Amino acid sequence: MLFDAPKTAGLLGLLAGAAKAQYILDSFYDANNFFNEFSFFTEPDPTHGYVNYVDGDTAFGMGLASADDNIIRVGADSTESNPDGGRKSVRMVSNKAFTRGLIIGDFSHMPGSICGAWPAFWMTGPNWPNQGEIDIIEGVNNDDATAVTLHTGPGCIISNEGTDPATELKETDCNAGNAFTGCGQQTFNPLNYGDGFNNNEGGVYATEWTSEFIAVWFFPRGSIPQDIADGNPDPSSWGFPIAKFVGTGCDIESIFRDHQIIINTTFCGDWAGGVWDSNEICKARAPTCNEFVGNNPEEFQEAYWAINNIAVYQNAVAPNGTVIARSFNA
Ligand SMILES: *[C@@H]1O[C@H](CO)[C@@H](O)[C@H](O)[C@H]1NC(C)=O
Ligand SMILES: CC(=O)N[C@H]1CO[C@H](CO)[C@@H](O)[C@@H]1O
Repeated sequence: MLFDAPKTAGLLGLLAGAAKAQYILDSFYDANNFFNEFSFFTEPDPTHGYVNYVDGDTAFGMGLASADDNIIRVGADSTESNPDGGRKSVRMVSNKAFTRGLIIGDFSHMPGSICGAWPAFWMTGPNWPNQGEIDIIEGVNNDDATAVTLHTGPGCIISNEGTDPATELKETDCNAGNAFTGCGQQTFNPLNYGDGFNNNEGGVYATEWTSEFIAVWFFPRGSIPQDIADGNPDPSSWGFPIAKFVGTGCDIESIFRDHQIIINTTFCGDWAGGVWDSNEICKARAPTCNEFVGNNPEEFQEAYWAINNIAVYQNAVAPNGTVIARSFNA
């Protein structure tokens, strides 16, 4: 017998109604397995940053990566002045790729609101931008709140219906700027990014990706829903996401595929460097972004991620009706 009675009842009810997703754990990453399940990306930064992404041996040797005290730490060097080829940093990429799901990351620290820094927690498909990119936590320089952005090939226009009204929609065309700009939503909660996030011991980012929409919630430490803590997440109970992208003019199901999860911290480059001249606070510190990052290693002591865990859940029923899980906590 495949199912016990209550679970079978739950599944049948779900198949009949199919209104709300029933999430079951697919993958779980913490300090015990993270460095086996994520790889070090060591190629030149595709965004032209003043960064040198190092390999695992270098990162562990220099203390830029560690898994002590049940916390995954990855970050940038804060000792070398004017390093050749850029400040050493770490970019981690999940070995596994995901299509749809509920991705929940619990972070106690992220790179602070530091001039020159450009941290990101994001997901992307194999053939950029055609299989899409989902930027969940991202900002530059002294930003104090995250921008949530999708990037795709042509023909993906989203609506922000269902987004927290406090968030500002910047663009609906996810191919804007030949996909480099994308469709973004700027949030304004200083607890969700940089220094404000760190001063509150971080929190949880949850991204729900279905055939119809992609939505991101943020919960500061102290306000994390019990169902997340219990490993039985129910997004329908969470209220407004900080950003929701509804595929009214975008076939999310056929575009967004096979995303790897990526955590990176770069410096300057296309975005952080590109806006340097228009940022009065950072511009006052050095004439160029690269000079600031090169000359001031000690400014980057807070340029690291501390991750408690990342969990990926999948809906027990795929869009085509296939039950991908045999049992779940109904
Ligand atoms: C249905 O969807 C699941 C999950 O995406 C997939 O693994 C399976 O192959 C699909 N089945 C059919 C018949 O398309
Ligand atoms: C922080 C960082 O490095 N962000 C970038 C990582 O690389 C991807 C793809 O090249 C960019 O889209 C991120 O913005």
